[in-house]
Amino acid sequence: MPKPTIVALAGGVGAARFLEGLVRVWPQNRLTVIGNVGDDIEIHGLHISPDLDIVAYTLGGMVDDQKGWGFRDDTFHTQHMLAQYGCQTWFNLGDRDLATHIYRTEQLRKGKRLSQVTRELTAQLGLKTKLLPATDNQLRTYIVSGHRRMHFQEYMVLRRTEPNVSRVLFLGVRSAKPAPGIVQALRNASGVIICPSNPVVSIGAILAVPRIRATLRKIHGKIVAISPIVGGKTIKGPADKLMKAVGVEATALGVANLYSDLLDTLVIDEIDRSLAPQIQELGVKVLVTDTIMKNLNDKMRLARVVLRELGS
Ligand code: FO1
Repeated sequence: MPKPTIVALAGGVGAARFLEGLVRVWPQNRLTVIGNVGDDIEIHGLHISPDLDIVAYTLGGMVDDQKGWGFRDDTFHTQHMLAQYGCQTWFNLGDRDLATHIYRTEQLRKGKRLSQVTRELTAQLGLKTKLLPATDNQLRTYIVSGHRRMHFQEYMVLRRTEPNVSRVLFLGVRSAKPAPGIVQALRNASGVIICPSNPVVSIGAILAVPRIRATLRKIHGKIVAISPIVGGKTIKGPADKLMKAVGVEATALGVANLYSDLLDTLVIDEIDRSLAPQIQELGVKVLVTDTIMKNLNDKMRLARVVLRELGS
């Protein structure tokens, strides 16, 4: 009998923090993480995959814990010099982080797929967990504000989520195919976890890949999500604003609505207990617990709750 494996769908910082706890209570080599690539962006001619890197650096134990992205104790000499040359430097790229982007870009230019390059990078960073980009095809999340549309990173980092959002677009998604190994990993998984990430842009961009959502609807393993919305607010990032923008209420019930065609169980915070009956009406089981992760113990405790729910 093959040993059970778990698949996690992950965005950036929120997901990585949860996964940090999960890999301490579940074997790293029996976990496959499907990462969001809608946030990928080209800067200074380099292909940046922020969410893949956030997960890789966190699981590798080298992430900057304060920011949740980039390498711990990184320096920014290149960035300062680029600013001196008059380049735009609103997206902060540390010196060591730049090595990741240079390597990725060089390998992609040689014709390798993003999934292959990610495998090489994660092996070098010492990860035992398999990290797969949702797709090897070009998929980019854009925000529509009035008559303008801008890359998600421009909206989030440069414009600090200030523009009013009327729509979220996943450019390229219609022809995007799941990266090799994804469909099989989902089919074979004993359970799937939807991490506490932005349900509109991060998980939204993964589920928007047509074959991924269709496969998830048919798998035999349980699907458990953790609500990233607690008491009507996001722990980090613009999930609440973006949910309202796409016409979904920014609550755990709104999260349940976005995933209701897939989900077996939604894990919600104690503070949202009163929403449980409405969520159950959608045919989704509710598990109420403390979901705020302040330290490693909280992350491990939440991971154990989710694993128990998956029957793993
Ligand atoms: N987030 C910021 O708020 N400001 C930055 O300058 C920034 C740079 C950055 C560089 C590399 C990387 O891997 C991530 C980076 N992030 C930055 C995080 C990123 O924009 C987002 O957190 C994710 O894309 C959302 O999941």
